[in-house]
Amino acid sequence: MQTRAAIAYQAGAPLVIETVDLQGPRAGEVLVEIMATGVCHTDAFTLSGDDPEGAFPAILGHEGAGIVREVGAGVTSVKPGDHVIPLYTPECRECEYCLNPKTNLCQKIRSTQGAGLMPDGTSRFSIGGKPILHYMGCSTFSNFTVLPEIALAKVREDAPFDKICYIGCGVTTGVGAVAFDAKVEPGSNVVVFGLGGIGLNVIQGARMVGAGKIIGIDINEDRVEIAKKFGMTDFINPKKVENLVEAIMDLTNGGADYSFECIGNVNTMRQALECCHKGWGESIIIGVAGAGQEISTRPFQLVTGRVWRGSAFGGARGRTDVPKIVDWYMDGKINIDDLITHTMPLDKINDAFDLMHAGKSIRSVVVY
Ligand code: NAD
Ligand code: AHE
Ligand code: ZN
Ligand code: ZN
Repeated sequence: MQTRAAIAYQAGAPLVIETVDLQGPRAGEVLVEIMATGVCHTDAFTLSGDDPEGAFPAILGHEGAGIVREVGAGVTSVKPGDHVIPLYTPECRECEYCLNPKTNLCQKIRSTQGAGLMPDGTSRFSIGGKPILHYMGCSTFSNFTVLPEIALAKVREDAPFDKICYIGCGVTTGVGAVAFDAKVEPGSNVVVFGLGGIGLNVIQGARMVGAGKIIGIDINEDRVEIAKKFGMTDFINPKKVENLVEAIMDLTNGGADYSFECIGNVNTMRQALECCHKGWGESIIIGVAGAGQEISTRPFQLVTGRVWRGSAFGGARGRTDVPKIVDWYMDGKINIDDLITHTMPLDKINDAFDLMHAGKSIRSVVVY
């Protein structure tokens, strides 16, 4: 079949909207009509050329929601008409990672997915016979896409696609990092570096679990109002204090119980660790840093009890946890609507990247 898609031909260039050839689903695969997709900072990161795994030409996008249209041989967990959210972190339920309760990082298809290919090592997308790569196993910047069955969470049918697409990455990443990975206890002081599409979800996750102080850090003061609405109790603009780490220590009576880095900057990652409380403070890296970047700190920071760790997709096991997060949204436990500041058709998808870079949007959603 043919479908409309936004193609990333090369790093640093705008996406090009074109008609693409799409082969049908093979064994274990599913054809999905994407109804809506968010644009995450990670899409911009890969498009910029900073992603060591970035390869072109590719169809980016990993934050979608849609409807199953066709299933390949052997597919049993979804059927045509089912509403689904694509999972860049799949859940096969049988690999050694899925069987280990300490991780959500299913590795069943990780190597081909990282190379922009389906599990059999080929692409379903092409133009004029030349293959176009998949991205993060999802390619939601295409109206129709093919995914492995294990990379689809089946969700309830009364949930609106243009909101729950955000659960495909940003919402789950932020709320899940608090609830599933850090397991923040009620009353804990939490510091959130970066109040964008991820950080604001960390803030609402912290409020949901009953955190004490929730301190937001951002250089963009336009984020203050929305962050307060989502549960931020205190705000610091790093440009307005002499020493950010000391300012956080003062506000938290000695340091954060938990800090979350939601920027992707190795300098703020260091600050996020060093603002943690001696003896027990944990810093969780969510932000993705560019090729060649490295983090550093004095090992004494760790010797004296601070913990440095990371979180991918909020520690969520997608097929199991994503339907629950859709319920949280439908039950009013989490707010998604107010974070979606812009919607646009696929033809205008480059505007979503411009709005993000200008700090004007929290989340843009493309509606097909
Ligand atoms: P975003 O652009 O919406 O938000 C980033 C925020 O950081 C903005 O508000 C910006 O003003 C702020 N910021 C930038 N530089 C700053 C600085 N020096 N000090 C303080 N604030 C600063 O991005 P997003 O969509 O929220 O994504 C955030 C990061 O999380 C990105 O690196 C993205 O790739 C990553 N991410 C990781 C995962 C994961 O599973 N680990 C999932 C999604 C996104
Ligand atoms: N490809 C990059 C790393 C990118 C990355 O860290 N991706 C996150 C999800 S970001 C979603 O917006 C992730 O889940 N990582 C785990 C994984 O297996 O990719 C690089 O540095 O090579
Ligand atoms: Zn993302
Ligand atoms: Zn697995």
